[in-house]
Amino acid sequence: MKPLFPFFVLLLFPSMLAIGSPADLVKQRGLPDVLKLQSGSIVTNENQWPQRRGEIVKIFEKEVYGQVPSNSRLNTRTSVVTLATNAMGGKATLKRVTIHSAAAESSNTIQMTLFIPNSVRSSPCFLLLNNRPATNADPSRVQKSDFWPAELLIEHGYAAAVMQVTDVAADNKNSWDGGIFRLFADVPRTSESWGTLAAWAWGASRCMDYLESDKAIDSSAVVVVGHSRGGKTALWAGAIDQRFAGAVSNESGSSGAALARGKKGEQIADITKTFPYWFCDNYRNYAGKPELLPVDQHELIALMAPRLAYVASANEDLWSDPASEFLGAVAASPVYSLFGLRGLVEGGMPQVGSVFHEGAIGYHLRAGTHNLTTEDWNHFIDFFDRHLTRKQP
Ligand code: GTR
Repeated sequence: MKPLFPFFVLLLFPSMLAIGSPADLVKQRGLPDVLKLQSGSIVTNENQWPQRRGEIVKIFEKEVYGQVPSNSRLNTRTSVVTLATNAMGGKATLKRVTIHSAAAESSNTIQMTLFIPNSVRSSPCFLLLNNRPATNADPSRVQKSDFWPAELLIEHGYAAAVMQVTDVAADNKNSWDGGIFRLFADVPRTSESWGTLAAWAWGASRCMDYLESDKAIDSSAVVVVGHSRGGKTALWAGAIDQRFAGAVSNESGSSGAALARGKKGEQIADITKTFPYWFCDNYRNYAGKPELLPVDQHELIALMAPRLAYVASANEDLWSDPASEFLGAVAASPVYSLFGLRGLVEGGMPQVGSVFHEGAIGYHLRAGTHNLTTEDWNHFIDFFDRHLTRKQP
């Protein structure tokens, strides 16, 4: 009887037949090799990685997110006002940072709200790219939201910064007519011109410019965070701006953490139809043909190496496809090995409630729908408490 046992188990639970190891499932997706240089040779150590890194960034710029113009019109200047030194019952200092476009023809400004814990000399910081209504990031704290639990971050010794993405560029098809794009109204757009995700990521870097200059912030410990379209942006911001010590993608799905090849739910064809302005025009060439894209999204996550990356999923968020987000993190991990680090240390395909925090890429699968919640933030705090190198408080 004994040898037949596994057979009966499979009869009772046929779904087990479909479950392979994460490594097998990654193999089945037929992904581009993150370590393979365009010359065909394979990167085997950290000194060779910058060359491959540069190639991957160029492909994402050309084919997916578009190229930020290298143009003095993008120069900025920043002003800061301390609104309160006793915010949150004396626990935090509240600053309003305004980033002005230096171009005379523009009155565009980006406002960053920043709470800094009063009990910490040089605080690590989470910078949220807020793609939801500004009421989720109320500086007066009259309205509180799970989306940005600023009090929780302060309790844990983190500064809480937030940028409203629509301050940089509108989140609609008229994006080019306003915000930062307005400065280039006279420059014809090409198939590689930047989309709004790249513009928002550019805005995140301008916030980082300020955070680097504020002595109350530990600028070597700033983590950029985003949910969904904000999560796609956080990964791209972290990829191109290596001053960020970490990037968090919460349920970023298509064109974020989720692999395009073999993905369920939203496809490149869907996203480029509904949100064409998020990307450069070239990205539409891959609608229905993800296998032709010369990169896949694991290579976006890999651009964080050796810095920290976090991918979060929710089990009912099938449009994002949790399995493809998780496998994106798995497939990014070999790059961390070049640095003698472990990327995602997983325990097999995640179940609801799985939390993988051991390696330099963190992951969790929360129960529930598409959202950024206090439960997600608590996981981010646990992970960064464990891995972020902080100056002494
Ligand atoms: C959806 C879009 C997703 C995701 C989401 C969001 O409609 O298809 O890619 O970005 O919006 O930002 O909440």
